[in-house]
Amino acid sequence: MAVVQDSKEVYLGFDFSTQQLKVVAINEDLDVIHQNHVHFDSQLPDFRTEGGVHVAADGLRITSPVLMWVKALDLLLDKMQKEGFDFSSVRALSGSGQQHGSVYWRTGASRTLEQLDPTFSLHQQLQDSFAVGDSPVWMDSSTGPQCERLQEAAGGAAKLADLTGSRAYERFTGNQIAKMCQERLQDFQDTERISLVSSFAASLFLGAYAAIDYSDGSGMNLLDIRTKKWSEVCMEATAPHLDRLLGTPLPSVSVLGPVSPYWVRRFGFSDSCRVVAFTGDNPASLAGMRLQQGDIAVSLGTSDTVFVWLQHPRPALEGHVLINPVDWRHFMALLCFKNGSLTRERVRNRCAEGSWEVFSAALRHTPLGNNGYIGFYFDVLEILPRAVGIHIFDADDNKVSSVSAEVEVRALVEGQFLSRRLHAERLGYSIIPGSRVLATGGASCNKDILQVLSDVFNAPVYTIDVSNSACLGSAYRAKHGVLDQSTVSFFDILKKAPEARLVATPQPTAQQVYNLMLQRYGQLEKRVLQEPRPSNAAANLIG
Ligand code: ADP
Ligand code: XUL
Repeated sequence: MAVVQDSKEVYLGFDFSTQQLKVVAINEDLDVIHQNHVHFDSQLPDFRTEGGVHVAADGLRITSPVLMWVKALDLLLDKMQKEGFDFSSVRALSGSGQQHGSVYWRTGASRTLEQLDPTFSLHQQLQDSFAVGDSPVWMDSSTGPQCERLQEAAGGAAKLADLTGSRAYERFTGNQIAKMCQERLQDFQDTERISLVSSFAASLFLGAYAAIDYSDGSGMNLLDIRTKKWSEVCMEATAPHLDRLLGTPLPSVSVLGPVSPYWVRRFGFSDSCRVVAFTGDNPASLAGMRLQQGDIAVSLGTSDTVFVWLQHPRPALEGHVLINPVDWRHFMALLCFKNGSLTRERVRNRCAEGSWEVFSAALRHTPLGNNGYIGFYFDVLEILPRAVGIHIFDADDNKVSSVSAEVEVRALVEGQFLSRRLHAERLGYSIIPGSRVLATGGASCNKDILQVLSDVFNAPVYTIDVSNSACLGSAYRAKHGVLDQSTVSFFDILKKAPEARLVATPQPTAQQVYNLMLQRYGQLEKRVLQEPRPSNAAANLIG
């Protein structure tokens, strides 16, 4: 992207995601002035990753080479410089990383970070700085035994969820660390600091170990989400001396310090450019989507993701409660549903001649509430609820084996959105006057689907035009981070950001129809959960 940079005040937001490293630059008016990226598989082929990761023969252990991330940063900054990006105008930077991954810095690495020589790349200088070269990432699901042990130590899954915001998940960092300590003791003993992917990336800019922020720290099964301190019970059950290895967590809005002299001398950053704490990609997206209290963000992508701003969390056995990235006194819920667009596509192909227009027409031709029909469509083992298969019920709650094509289309879409609402409410979300639904992802271009979303949530639906919400959110957070936060809220600085676009408002009967239907859906979900699952689905129980 060509650089149009006449601004004296620029903010950078990076995202170290699974498949690529991305950056967005904004000016003081929050206009995007530059975007760039490095794709790991194609631009760093020496690391031989597929989709940015290495999958072990067992299919469970999934890692990424930490030096690939370092080299990607070298490459990205070189690209920006070649394209004429003026680093001297960057007032602050922040970023995000895929959640849960862990980086193991070798003893002595802090000295290397402090003394980086601007005539060499980071990659050349950090070759020997990692005790573990392959970082476990969020896709890893090899820590079942560690999860069980942690839950036992915490007094059960519900107690662990109440303490840390989530029951034990295989990808969560604490369980990954426990496994590392058990299986690679020598490397573990040679580790002087453990970072998340986000705090590792911040450390590169800071030239020193960056604190783990509260929000990304909530994805570890280690942080007490209420006291904002490491939980002693969880730390002890995970590994010895862990508090020393993890450092003290800080609010996600914290300014960690200026960029290190390396960046000033090598790329011409100003020595007053600040590094604002990096966080997880989902929390950063919440900031990028400008979600406010009462709003719910629904991303209709390959899988569907829901974020909610929470004031009073009710951690449950399903879903995750994280400390809020823009206001650490509040929380956010993160819910992930596997059966999203791919299931909608399958039903479109079967019932709507493979056409989104025909699919949309079916939604328009069928009434709100679908004459009592309710559908559960779990082509693959769903995360929320942990059920699989297709289950359709009539108005008398009798299971039926088939319905007309049009009824099926509505049963699918209503069922999906009832489920999104039910599970968000279980974690403490409630619709309040002024609540908005912010829709994003591939299916958010379909107005008829969004009309059902609006009706089921009884709230207006808005769409926002952000392809890089995690980067954008980090650039916004960088700007907010350097202002006086006692007088300026995150939302004060967003006043100049482009408005979200209203695309659907609830129909008059929506509230009455869907309040009742939500109760029925919850009861029928219990029945669906009691149905026997195919045995190969059972392997997926944790994670
Ligand atoms: P990803 O999770 O890979 O980022 P996207 O957010 O790009 O995915 O969403 C891709 C999905 O969007 C496709 O799988 C497709 O089913 C869905 N999609 C695209 N156009 C429409 C449409 N008009 N109506 C409903 N769904 C759509
Ligand atoms: C969230 C999760 C993923 C990663 C990768 O819990 O595991 O969304 O953050 O993007």
